[in-house]
Amino acid sequence: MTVKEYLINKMKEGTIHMALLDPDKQDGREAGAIAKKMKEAGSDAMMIGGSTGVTNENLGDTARSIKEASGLPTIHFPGSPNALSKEVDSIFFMSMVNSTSPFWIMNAQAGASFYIKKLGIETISLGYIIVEPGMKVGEVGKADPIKHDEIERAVGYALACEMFGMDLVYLEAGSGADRPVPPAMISAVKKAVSIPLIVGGGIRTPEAAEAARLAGADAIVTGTFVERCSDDYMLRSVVKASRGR
Ligand code: 1GP
Repeated sequence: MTVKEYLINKMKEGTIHMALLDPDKQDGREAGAIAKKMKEAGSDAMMIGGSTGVTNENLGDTARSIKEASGLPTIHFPGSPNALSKEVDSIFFMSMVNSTSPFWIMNAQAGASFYIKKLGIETISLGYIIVEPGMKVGEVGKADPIKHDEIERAVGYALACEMFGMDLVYLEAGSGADRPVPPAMISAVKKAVSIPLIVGGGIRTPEAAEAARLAGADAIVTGTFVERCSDDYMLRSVVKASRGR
């Protein structure tokens, strides 16, 4: 089974939780320990990525340790085309659709495509939509972030992703955002598109996770919270609120 099939099957059962680890923030051994904890807490997959400092080496080490320690599928969530590893099970082949720079919309992908093909990494296409505040990824990707009241604009981008034939669409408030994507925007996008909807950025409480799930998110991503939280009960609470089961 491909990672894409695994994710789609899981999302048919209900909202899934994906934990995001930045390979620049801890070594492989520590990443493995976190992944094991997340598996026990109920997470469905591990995403690996960051906006800066990701190398072929730290990406590969992180993926290998996560797989050994947890058995969870790994997905490279690339912050740039500069690092790739065949240790990762799959890659979100993503376009930042509301970037103002062609590099982040299609040129970075065109440059990386040969290497991804050569390494034989499974690609899962993803339309990446930056919502305010957008944080580091919005800045690096030169996004024109969607404001919280620009719901129609968010729907337009998401529908365009579906019409382009992308597998998934991701509403991203940015890692460490003080405000996650608003539930009204999630539910409007969910109503408009039939491809699965991922939501992330600034989700660090069970209440925020539950609000995203109830609004219609098919997958909820937490990164900063997973890296910083040492309270296993809280970790389980956020995963459970994300999945609703
Ligand atoms: C960032 O959506 C992810 O790309 C996760 O954000 O670090 O705020 O959880 P956080």
